Amino acid sequence: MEKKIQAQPPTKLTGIQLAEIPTSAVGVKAITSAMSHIKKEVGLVKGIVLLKNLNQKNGFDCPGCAWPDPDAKRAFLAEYCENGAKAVAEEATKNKVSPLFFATHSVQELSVMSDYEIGKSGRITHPMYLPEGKNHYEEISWDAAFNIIGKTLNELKSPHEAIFYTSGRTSNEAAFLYQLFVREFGTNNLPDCSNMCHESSGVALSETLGIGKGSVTLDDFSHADLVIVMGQNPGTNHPRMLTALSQTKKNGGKIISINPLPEVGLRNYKDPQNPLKWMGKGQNLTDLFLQVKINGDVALLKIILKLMKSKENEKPNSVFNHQFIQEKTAGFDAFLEDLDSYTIEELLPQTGLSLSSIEKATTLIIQNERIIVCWAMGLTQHKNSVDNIREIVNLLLLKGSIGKKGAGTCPVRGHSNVQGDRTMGIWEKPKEAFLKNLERVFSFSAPKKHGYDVVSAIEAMDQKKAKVFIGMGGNFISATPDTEFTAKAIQQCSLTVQISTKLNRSHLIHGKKALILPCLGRSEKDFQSSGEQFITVENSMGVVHQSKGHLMPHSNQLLSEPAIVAGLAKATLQNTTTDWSGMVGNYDFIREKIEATIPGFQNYNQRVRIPGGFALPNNARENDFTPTASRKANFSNNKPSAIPLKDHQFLMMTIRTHDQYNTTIYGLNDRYRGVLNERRIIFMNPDDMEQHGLQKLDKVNLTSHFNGEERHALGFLIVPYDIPRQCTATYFPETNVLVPIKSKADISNTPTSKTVVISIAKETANL
Ligand SMILES: Nc1nc2c(c(=O)[nH]1)N[C@H]1C(S)=C(S)[C@@H](COP(=O)(O)OP(=O)(O)OC[C@H]3O[C@@H](n4cnc5c(=O)[nH]c(N)nc54)[C@H](O)[C@@H]3O)O[C@H]1N2
Ligand SMILES: Nc1nc2c(c(=O)[nH]1)N[C@H]1C(S)=C(S)[C@@H](COP(=O)(O)OP(=O)(O)OC[C@H]3O[C@@H](n4cnc5c(=O)[nH]c(N)nc54)[C@H](O)[C@@H]3O)O[C@H]1N2
Ligand SMILES: [Mo]
Repeated sequence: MEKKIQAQPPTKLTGIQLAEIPTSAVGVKAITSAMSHIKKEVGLVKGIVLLKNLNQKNGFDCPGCAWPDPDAKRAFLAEYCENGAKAVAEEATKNKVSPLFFATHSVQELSVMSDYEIGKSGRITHPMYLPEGKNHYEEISWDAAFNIIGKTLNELKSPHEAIFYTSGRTSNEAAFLYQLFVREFGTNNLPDCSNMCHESSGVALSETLGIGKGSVTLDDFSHADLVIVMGQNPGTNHPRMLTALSQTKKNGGKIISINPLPEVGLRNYKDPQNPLKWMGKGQNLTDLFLQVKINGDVALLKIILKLMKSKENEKPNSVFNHQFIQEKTAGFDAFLEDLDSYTIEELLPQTGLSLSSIEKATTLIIQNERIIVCWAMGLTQHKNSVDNIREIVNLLLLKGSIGKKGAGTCPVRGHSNVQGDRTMGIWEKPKEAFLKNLERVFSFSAPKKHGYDVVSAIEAMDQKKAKVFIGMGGNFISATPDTEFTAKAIQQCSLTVQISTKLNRSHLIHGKKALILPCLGRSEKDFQSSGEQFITVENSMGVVHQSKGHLMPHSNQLLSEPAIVAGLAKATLQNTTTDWSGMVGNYDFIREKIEATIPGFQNYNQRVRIPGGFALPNNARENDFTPTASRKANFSNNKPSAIPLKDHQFLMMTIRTHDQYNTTIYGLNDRYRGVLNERRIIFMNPDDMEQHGLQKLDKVNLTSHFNGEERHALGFLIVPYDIPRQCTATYFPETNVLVPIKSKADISNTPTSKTVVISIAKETANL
């Protein structure tokens, strides 16, 4: 009998050890951890050369997070962090997944391995094909692979039956060509990882401030009086941000952290660039920690706004910046009126906080003028995520704390070029002006109908409205919600194609036919007909700069992402007049077309050759809000979403360990939270454990509850933790199976990966 291919990570436990939670982040342990990953994956000598080039002006952009590089001085051997070094080690690994590897391992066999083991298998060396009904991938030539894709795409009844996903590492050049190919083919089905990530930020900021990106620059952190970090764990996910926060503190600024977990990186930090300080006590970062309940942020912000309003009423002009409000904003009166419809008494229980701690935060906000608010997934992956971010904007607008030095919005992006990909047109809902420009430059008729985002793409595959899936990077099956539902949907496709660097579960959960197209990574040299190329990326603060690999490619069979897109286009588009080969031969020609199509890229080729690159225009930074519908910055009325929990139910957030990059598992430790060698754990409040008769390291099964449906994830160990009552945390992708496909944020459609209603049962109990 044929064995089942596994879509979920296996339930096998790996041998947990609980350790003490460190009192500070970074420091010497971070360096030793980074070096041990480098040594194991790459080898020490080659590894050091690699790190030397990471994030240097003539080097390559870290494939880790999107945090910007400092403008001026770049420390030798130090403009990377522990997790950046791990990201590089993962890409530059010595291990190879060759045709022989696939010949000796069937797809089913690989699927029962853990994601950690799958990833550690290494870099894919050759294009591979899984014909219908076969169990082993086979080597295929690039031409044959492109022809299968072209033929299958052209046999579809409509171009809208194909889905073209993008993850956020893809360069500007590759992303621009990819969306052009997809639109010439005839669809806007361009879902991307943003749909699961900062979509809620983009929606909220576009509507209120007229730009879907943040407004601050790195330098603003040196001028801020107050930085509020909400729903973000920078110690793990954006470690170089700690340097910026420490700069705020050095200049006398204050920091408020708002998080259900007391994340170590937000508490205390030892400068990785200053070995003399590794042994000392480190620097305290957070001045005030608000341990909010999961999804209690709108309620918390509303209480702050109400307290600000009553102070302003008591003493006019002491809180609000009336001149700014009058000149620059719309909707102020309606906002104040709406605020009155909530009482502090009803809001407070949703936060889990004492009123006095919220008053302390309010005092800091009232007393300071230049305020930056930073946030990440803790705010964007809830049902009312768009409300979360609009409420932040309300706060900043009341203070006039935007469009000036040391103040503004800072959504901290995830993937290193996720922001650039959107700028390049990777979006299922393109603006009319963008399509018009594309049509003008490339002389074709672009599709106008909006395409599928991630969730609707899965639903379309489920309903057989979509039959071909192509992924430009990423790991769709493990990153998306509702694993079993999504797997079934993908397996119905006639063809799935993954353009990848490393082996992952999305190669194993496939359509009737499947292809793997292996590509160059950031750290590798990219040779085309005109010579060696560089690519360009945009960081979280809108700075576009170049990135050039330093290693020889892993295999001589790899193509660059732009070359793969050109191959797809030439095999698919019968009437294209675009010079695909010419553009791939010299990426300057791609950049010329980007310049002709997208505003803000004047003299792209010249300006991006200046070390450090250039900043794209940002209206909010310039205090210009005319791109919004009202031509002003908009106040908005938002709702807290108190999710009713039954006595035995909990809210679960799915978070990252210190040893993973999304679905790429670097190792099995979560050092900053004291959990070693195990990923199948659930963090719980000790009082909740006592109430429900649960003990440390009890093995439990989790069931999620949504609209009368249940989903199950088996075999997790309980770890008592400092977390609010009725809140729990697990790691993704292990618990994605519990996130219902229909549970998503209003407006932005982002899966609610941070609010899942679950119940917990000891393993012996019946499900
Ligand atoms: N090393 C490393 N770096 C990464 C990544 C990685 O996986 N590894 N991923 C990259 C990507 S794509 C992204 S998007 C970012 C993700 O960066 P983060 O958003 O920092 O990542 P998460 O682990 O999802 O952490 C969410 C944080 O929000 C808190 N939180 C959860 N729910 C709530 C809530 O309701 N309210 C509040 N106030 N807080 C809440 C959690 O306790 C946690 O501290 O990092 C990027 N950088
Ligand atoms: N439950 C839950 N689910 C989540 C989240 C959560 O917090 N909780 N977070 C969400 C977020 S914020 C995001 S951004 C998504 C991430 O979703 P994705 O971006 O789809 O996932 P990644 O794990 O980052 O993708 C890793 C794979 O990308 C490929 N890759 C790496 N580098 C390159 C490259 O340079 N080129 C190409 N072509 N391929 C490359 C490798 O093969 C690797 O296996 O996951 C989302 N899913
Ligand atoms: Mo992300």
